Amino acid sequence: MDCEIEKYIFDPNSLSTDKGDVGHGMFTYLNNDQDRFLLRPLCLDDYERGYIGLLSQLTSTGDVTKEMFTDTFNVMKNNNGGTHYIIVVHDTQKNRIVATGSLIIEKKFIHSCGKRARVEDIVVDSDYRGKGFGKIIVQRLIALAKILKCYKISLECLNAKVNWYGSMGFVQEPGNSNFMQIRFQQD
Ligand code: 16G
Repeated sequence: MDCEIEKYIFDPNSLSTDKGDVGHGMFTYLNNDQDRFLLRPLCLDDYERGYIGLLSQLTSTGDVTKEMFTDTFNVMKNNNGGTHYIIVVHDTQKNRIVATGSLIIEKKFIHSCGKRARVEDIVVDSDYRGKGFGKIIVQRLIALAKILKCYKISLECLNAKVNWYGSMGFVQEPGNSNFMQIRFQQD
């Protein structure tokens, strides 16, 4: 572990199952390079490791100060019942965050007061693409949604990414694949 446990956005130990499956591989070195790329939960110190810059490769982030990051991190972390499972790939050699993905859990009244999972903010640094990090992250998030007993997992993505997500089991349900939005003007 490269942060103190309380600095992680979720406690991997909270994911232990009766089979002793601690965190379902939430702390693992990826095979590409021995002991270099560590997959783990987001931690507070990742601000200094370029986490926001990484997200800016996906969309607009605005200017996020350390204070804004910390406040938002704490809101996400302290949400009742665990709603934000954000994981990262840490290049421990360069001390940079090079890939990330989020699993957002939405509590419902439907499906016997079930939970829906959403895959969000998947991004791999442009210098680290082609190593399979994106797929590893999405697959870990799918596994996590199963552990958390969600009734489904969904995402929205660019047309160009449909086949890529399809290769991991996501399907466009016939007659039920519309994603709609209204974009609000920001002050
Ligand atoms: C993509 C992302 C979504 C992200 C959005 C940002 C995935 C699977 N989808 O749709 O999570 O929030 O891009 O774009 O990573 P926006 O700034 O236009 O909302």
